[in-house]
Amino acid sequence: MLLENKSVIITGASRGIGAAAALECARQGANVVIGYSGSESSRPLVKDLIAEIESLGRKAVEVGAPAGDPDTGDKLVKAAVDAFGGVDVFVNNAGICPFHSFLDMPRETYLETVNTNLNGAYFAVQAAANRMKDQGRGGAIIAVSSISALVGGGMQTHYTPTKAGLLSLMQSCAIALGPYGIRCNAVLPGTIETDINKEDLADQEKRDYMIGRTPLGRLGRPEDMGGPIVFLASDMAQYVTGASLLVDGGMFVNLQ
Ligand code: NAD
Ligand code: RM4
Repeated sequence: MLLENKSVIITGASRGIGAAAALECARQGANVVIGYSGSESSRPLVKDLIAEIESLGRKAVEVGAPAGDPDTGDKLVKAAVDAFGGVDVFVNNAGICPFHSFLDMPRETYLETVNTNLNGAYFAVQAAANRMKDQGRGGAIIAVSSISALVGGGMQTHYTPTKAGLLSLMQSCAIALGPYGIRCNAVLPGTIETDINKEDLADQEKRDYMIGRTPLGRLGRPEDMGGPIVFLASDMAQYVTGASLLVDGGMFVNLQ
């Protein structure tokens, strides 16, 4: 039980990496605020996730609010305080990656991606950090960045800067929040099979290429992210801040 009775907020937790992280946190003893977009289609997934967390003997509440809205962080924090009495861990995970070529990138696609992935994250991290500071018992903030913070993607020119931005945000926040005992770290997933890349990986050639680049010989699964996120959230990582952890089956280091 690495997170016994901790209050954890996770954004974009209706499915994929966020849902897997929520479940692993609950298995480790945490109560969880499930942040999600508020869309109709997400609701049944969120209900099922809450039921699964409750079956583990933990509590979960949901907050449906768009990640790009600067007020969403305040709503998530309020839900955690109302339901669990405070915030110990904030995981910024919500994100989109609508694959698109650069030269004809629609302005709206670029702006929506930056707003959802980075601008919203900034204000949500700020809201969580202010609450943690007021509580006076430290805390842990984790951004789900990406291997794409370190390397490019021709169809991801709107997306990779947001992931580099999240990594940089964690580095700067580690300095800004260290005096309050608030640790800030990033996880850098490689290619994890989820809805975000379903269409992209439906191309068998691309899929085989991505697997071929991965020394561990397979794409990632959402569950692969649970352990690393719990580790950074827990006291096992009590002297870890400003760090980034690649969780990519070795893809990044695979030159030859
Ligand atoms: P996913 O599409 O399954 O999950 C994305 C989550 O974000 C969903 O819960 C979705 O509802 C939520 N979301 C999307 N737009 C939102 C909005 N406007 N407001 C609130 N919530 C919103 O994909 P995933 O792979 O689980 O992605 C989670 C995070 O992991 C993303 O930030 C993504 O960039 C990052 N990531 C994924 C991979 C990968 O290969 N899957 C690799 C590196 C990083
Ligand atoms: C990740 C990485 C993966 C891609 C997802 C959408 O950051 O680039 O390869 O599938 O984003």
